[in-house]
Amino acid sequence: MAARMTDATPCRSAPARPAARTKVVLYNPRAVFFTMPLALLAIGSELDPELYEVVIVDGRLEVDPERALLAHLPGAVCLGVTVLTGAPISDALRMSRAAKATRPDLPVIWGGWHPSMFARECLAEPAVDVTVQGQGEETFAEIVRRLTAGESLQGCAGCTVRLADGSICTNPRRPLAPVDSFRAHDYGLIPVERYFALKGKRQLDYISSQGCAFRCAFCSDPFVYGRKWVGLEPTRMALRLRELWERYRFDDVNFQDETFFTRPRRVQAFAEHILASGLKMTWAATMRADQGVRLPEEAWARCRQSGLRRLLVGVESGSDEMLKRIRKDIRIEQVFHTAARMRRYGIAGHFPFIVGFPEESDASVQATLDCAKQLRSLSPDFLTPIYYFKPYPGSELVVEAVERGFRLPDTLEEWATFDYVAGLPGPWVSAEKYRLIERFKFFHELAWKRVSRGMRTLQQLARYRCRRDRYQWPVEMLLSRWVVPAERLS
Ligand code: B12
Ligand code: SF4
Repeated sequence: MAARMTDATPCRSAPARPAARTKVVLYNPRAVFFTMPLALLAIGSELDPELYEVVIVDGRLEVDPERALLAHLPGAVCLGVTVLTGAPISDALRMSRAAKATRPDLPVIWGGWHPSMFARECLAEPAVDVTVQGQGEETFAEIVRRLTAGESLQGCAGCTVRLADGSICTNPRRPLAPVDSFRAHDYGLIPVERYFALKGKRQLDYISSQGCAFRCAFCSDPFVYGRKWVGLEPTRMALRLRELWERYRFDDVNFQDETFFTRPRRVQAFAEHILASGLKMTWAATMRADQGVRLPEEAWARCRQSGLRRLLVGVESGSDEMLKRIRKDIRIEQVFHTAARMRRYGIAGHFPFIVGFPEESDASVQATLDCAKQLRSLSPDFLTPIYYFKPYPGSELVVEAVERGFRLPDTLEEWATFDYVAGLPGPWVSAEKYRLIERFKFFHELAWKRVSRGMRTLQQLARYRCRRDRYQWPVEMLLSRWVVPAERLS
């Protein structure tokens, strides 16, 4: 469905435009969450609205995504698809193939995290003609301009192209541009109200920066963004949010930045602008534990006053030794320091952990479970999800694992089944350890969450189990999983 046509309040309430704008179609593959398609919003908004008509089709909003997509292809100059590693690849493939079958002449361009890491490999798929690496705004604008003018993409920085003779041309990389130089994201390109309805809350997704300056060895960001970070200037950010609020009256903003708190002064200035503008909203963002320690008290206070309600602080491991090995560049004491400040200011927390790193010792896994226990018991508003390490392509740990014989998928179909969140852990977690961790996760969650009166006895039992690390005969868990099957996350 064309977002622009279905949205009740289109952003670009258009003055008269030239009749024949060039149509550009963008597709967001199916996924389980209803985060707004910010990547497509970013590249679509950068195209001059006087020259281009941008149509975003989101597979998550459509009963029949293929039909919705194909209906928009006549007259389009290209199809752009955003592709994350894992399950979204299979939908991206299906749609790209369907598009090619209908319009064999239509250039299909893949961008986003997977094609950024596998620029050439993705082009082994005949339905994909171009892959874009890293930041996409300028590269896509140039691709679209060249395609409209009938020019070749040879020499177009930031992308890899299959040429007419079948050879692959790798163009030079494009340097990261400041996000302040781009046009404001045009939320009129997507049906914002539908996302609110699907999320069940008036929550706006927003991105205020790109990239990350850190070097965690399990993350693909250092590979994709080259350890660089660019962020919106705070006055502009607050102003844009104010304008969006006037239009959409959201209650909450979910910042999707990798590291929102990279520049403390930017964050404090943003919070002050929000306070000065009188905008009543709450917001959530990501923070590193070391950033929380460095953030001045005044900035914490302003953030809270301006509506900061929740922080996501990646802890990853409860063992300082493992934190060193994965180059997280934080220490456990910093996690607790930041958690204490969050508690003081009444800010909720998500503290995700990862277990099952290659050759991780039992002691290291136990340190993680202990750390999760300690954090979780500090506040019912602190969640400590535990994920299994999956080798993110592009990360340093994967290079090491591959050197030691770990086999990464070869084909896009295989990558599509490479499910990071759900599913079984990697080969580094024994069946016995897996059983223990799964039981721990269940009882640990039950022990500290807010429960109804009827659940209190079970909760006491769960606390007893966690305190003593006794997870044998998990009857409560089996019964509960039987009643409510585990959620699938991708
Ligand atoms: C929102 C989000 C999601 C949403 C996706 C929403 C959607 N569109 O469908 C949901 C919740 C579904 C999701 C799922 C997952 N995600 Co996620 N997610 C994000 C997050 C927080 C924001 C993405 C975003 O909108 N960024 C803002 C835009 C502007 O930036 P961008 O995506 O980089 O896009 C730019 C370029 O990549 C490029 N580009 C992107 N698409 C396209 C398309 C074209 C045609 C072109 C030309 C260019 C282009 O141009 C854009 C502008 O510069 C990112 C972290 C981040 N800050 O990026 C992680 C991130 C992308 N997710 C990640 C992961 C690991 C996951 C999950 C495994 C679960 C998890 N633990 O989060 C799953 C994997 C997918 C699956 N198997 O289902 C990883 C990378 C995974 C990967 N290798 O693909 C990231 C980077 C987080 C991290 N550092 O680990 N995720
Ligand atoms: S895990 Fe977070 S802090 Fe570390 S490199 Fe990735 S985005 Fe940056």
